[in-house]
Amino acid sequence: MTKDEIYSKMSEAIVAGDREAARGLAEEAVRSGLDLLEVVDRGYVPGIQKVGELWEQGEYFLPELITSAEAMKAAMGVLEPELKKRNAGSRAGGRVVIGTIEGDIHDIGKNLVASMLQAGGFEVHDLGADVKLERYIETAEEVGADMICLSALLTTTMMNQRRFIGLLRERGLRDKYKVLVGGAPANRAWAEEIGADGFAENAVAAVKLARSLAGRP
Ligand code: B12
Repeated sequence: MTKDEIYSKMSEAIVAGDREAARGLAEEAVRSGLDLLEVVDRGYVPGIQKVGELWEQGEYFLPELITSAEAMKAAMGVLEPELKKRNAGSRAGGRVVIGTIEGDIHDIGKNLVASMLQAGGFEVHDLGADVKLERYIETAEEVGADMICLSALLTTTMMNQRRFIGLLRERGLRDKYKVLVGGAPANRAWAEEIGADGFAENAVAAVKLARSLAGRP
């Protein structure tokens, strides 16, 4: 099988919500030494993006979404520890606190960004989903973070990204952390409007942005 064939099988496994196939292909990718960042980016992400489109076209409903999300988790469950291993001890990028913002349970994109940042040499503290605004700050203070990443997938919850930056200001902590925002409804103009340090539209761009904010090539 060529790489492109493997990648399209990965994408198909996500679209079909086939957990076993998604996991099996990820294990195969690890065994055969493929570039795992490329595997995520060109294999699995296009699959979950396709699922998003099918949902928007009214062809997929909640059960399909959930099985696809689970297939994605199964694949990432294999890939994440490997990505981590390859960067063990590397903290050259700095410390990042990441989470999906209060009121929002979408975590697939956030998980991808977290994995990619980790693979890109950042020490990542992932708080999960539906993270209270206070909690980001508490953790960032505790671990000595350099950057805080806020994911929001709902037009309602993206308002919490704005509230979060307000809260940092109130505490006199705004300049202590770089704040990155992302998620489907966010864009560059939104990031500027709320006074965030940056926006990226996908996990690969998020790593590039985080590296440049951290002053790395
Ligand atoms: C999967 C999904 C679900 C799953 C989530 C499973 C999970 N564990 O995450 C389930 C079924 C649970 C779900 C629930 C709901 N969902 Co939903 N869901 C989706 C769907 C189809 C795909 C989202 C996804 O995973 N995309 C794939 C990932 C890879 O992309 P991503 O999240 O955008 O992330 C990428 C980038 O945005 C970026 N990124 C993400 N975060 C960050 C952070 C930073 C800092 C940076 C730099 C970058 C970055 O990088 C990521 C990787 O490339 C979207 C449709 C869509 N097209 O987005 C709707 C969608 C987001 N959901 C929607 C809705 C309405 C809901 C519900 C409210 C439905 C309901 N009535 O119950 C609930 C939410 C409940 C809640 N309180 O959160 C709406 C939101 C509408 C709106 N404008 O607000 C959407 C847009 C669907 C629609 N068109 O109606 N959903």
